[in-house]
Amino acid sequence: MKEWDRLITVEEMEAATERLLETGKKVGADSWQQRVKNQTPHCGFGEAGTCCRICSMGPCRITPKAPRGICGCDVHGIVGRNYLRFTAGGAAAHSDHGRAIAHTLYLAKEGGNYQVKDPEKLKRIAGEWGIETEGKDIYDLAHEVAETGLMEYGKPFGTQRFLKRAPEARQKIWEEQGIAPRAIDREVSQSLHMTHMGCSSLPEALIRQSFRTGLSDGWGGSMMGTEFSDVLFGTPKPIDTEGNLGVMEKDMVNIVVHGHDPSLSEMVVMYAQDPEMIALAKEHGAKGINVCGVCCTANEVAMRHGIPMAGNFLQQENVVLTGACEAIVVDVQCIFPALGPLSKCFHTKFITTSPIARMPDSDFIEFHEETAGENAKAIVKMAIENFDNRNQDLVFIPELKTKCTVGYSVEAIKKCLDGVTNSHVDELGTTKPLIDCVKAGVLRGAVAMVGCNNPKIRPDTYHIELMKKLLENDIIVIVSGCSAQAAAKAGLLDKEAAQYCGEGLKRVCKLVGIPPVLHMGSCVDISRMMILAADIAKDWGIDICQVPVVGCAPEWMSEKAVSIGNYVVATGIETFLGVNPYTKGSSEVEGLLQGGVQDWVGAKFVVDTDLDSLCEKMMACLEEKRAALGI
Ligand code: MSK
Repeated sequence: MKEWDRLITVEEMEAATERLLETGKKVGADSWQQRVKNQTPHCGFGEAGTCCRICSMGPCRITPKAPRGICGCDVHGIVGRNYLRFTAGGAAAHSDHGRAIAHTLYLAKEGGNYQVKDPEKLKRIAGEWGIETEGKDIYDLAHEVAETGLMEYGKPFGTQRFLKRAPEARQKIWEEQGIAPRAIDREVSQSLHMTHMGCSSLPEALIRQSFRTGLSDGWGGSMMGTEFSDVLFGTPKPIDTEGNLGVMEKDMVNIVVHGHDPSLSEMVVMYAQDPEMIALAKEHGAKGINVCGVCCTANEVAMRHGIPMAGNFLQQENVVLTGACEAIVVDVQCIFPALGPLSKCFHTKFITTSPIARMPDSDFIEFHEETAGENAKAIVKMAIENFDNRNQDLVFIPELKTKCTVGYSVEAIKKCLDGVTNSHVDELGTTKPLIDCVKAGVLRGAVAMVGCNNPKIRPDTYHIELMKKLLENDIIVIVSGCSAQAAAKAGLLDKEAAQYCGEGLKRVCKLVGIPPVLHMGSCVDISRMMILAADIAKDWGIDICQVPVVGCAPEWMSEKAVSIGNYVVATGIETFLGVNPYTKGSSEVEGLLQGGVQDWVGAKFVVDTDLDSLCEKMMACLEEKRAALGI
């Protein structure tokens, strides 16, 4: 067993949290830790997915004495419908994020707030979509691609354009199984229709639609969110930054950006670097302005600008509890409404910016693409002026800080591989050197570790402990979302962490110059993982379900994660969960998700709440795939 003695431990992070909660007590702050206690035990019907409140005859709860709801729906129909609604909520949120980015691309103009930073990628997407690029002004092309992308949400005919990126065998499976996603809004809308009172109660139909809706997110809305963000803000390349709460600065104006949509955070980062704003901060007695991130916004700005990452989902209250946060600026998704009352216990400004995420006790500065510059400047100014109100007696910033290298887009990974093998085939590169390492057994496979924190799991433990075990066994880990943040906080995104890996992985990291855990971005960027898996399968000449790669969301909590799980499994990647998706109440639904769907798509879910057995099952799955390939 390796020591991993360079890492920051969960115990150290917990000790820092305890110290911060003491400050919270002094000022009368509430905390998620307390609210978990208040909410425990959770409702058994809700946990099992066996409560139906879709119509007003109920709510109906299924028990041995009452095996059917008033309409006659059995437990399998109820659990299946709840699962599909869970998926639809996630797909709607992710894909609406993608739509917002497509809209920003549509408004991009020369010299404007938003410009095209990666014209090559724009042309590549245009080429894939059959849009003429020759002799076109880059902004005319951007508008045409953006409009075509926006049409993917509501087009009356056909399936998602990006499906063509998958290996042909996979596309055939999607067609044959009736899960090739059509317009994104249509899949979400149909999911709500199917689950309306008096429509579907057949588990198979509900799970099939869950897959189709998930796929419309992963190979539709999320993929557009990722690709158009790259066009607008640049395709990520490896860049050094820092992680954990110690990135907050005692003598500076701290602005924390939180949420998902980089259209906002990019502008805040830009204005925080404006000499006029820095001078203003100095006038107010600060040494400068420090922007840092929480949740997926942290990933977005870290991988494009090297902005430090303060933490993940369950650390969002901690940044306010430091007493050194002048403003926490949010857009959409994964934002605790608790930040409103909590910020009132300190001098912190809680600034909401989107009509989609309005919350009490916040300052609402509505953010529009057309006035993005002015909006961002107003936000930065508000934070600076608030420095005067900081109570230095309450300030405590834990001395926890790690080194991280982030920004491994698919393009960047291929470039790293090209650099060591001279295997360069075209400007897009190849995954062949990686495949050779897997075939030779130097690497046993890969795990895509994703998803949130959930108080049901001791925060970050599963992410970090699973990663360590996998790395010791020569399994490379790619990460996104709050799992990436967990890795960052612990120090697993540091190239030095390679020293603790198995011999094979250690050699690969040294040769290629990468950390053993590769940061691929935010939760929409799981689409990058799909593209990588598709490219590996194509370069190898096999289908995705044969590649020794699995997905894992050990601490997931959001509807988006359910949507993601569906599209990852439907893409042919076995997916391991550490939290049950409210399906325990139905043997039929569980039987399908954790077994039957294997016959449809060549992969299934594995749910196991025990850390060690979850890890063993993942490693066994990779070995089975290797054996099936004869390697
Ligand atoms: S932010 S969806 S808690 S990964 Fe994307 Fe983190 Fe999960 Fe939100």
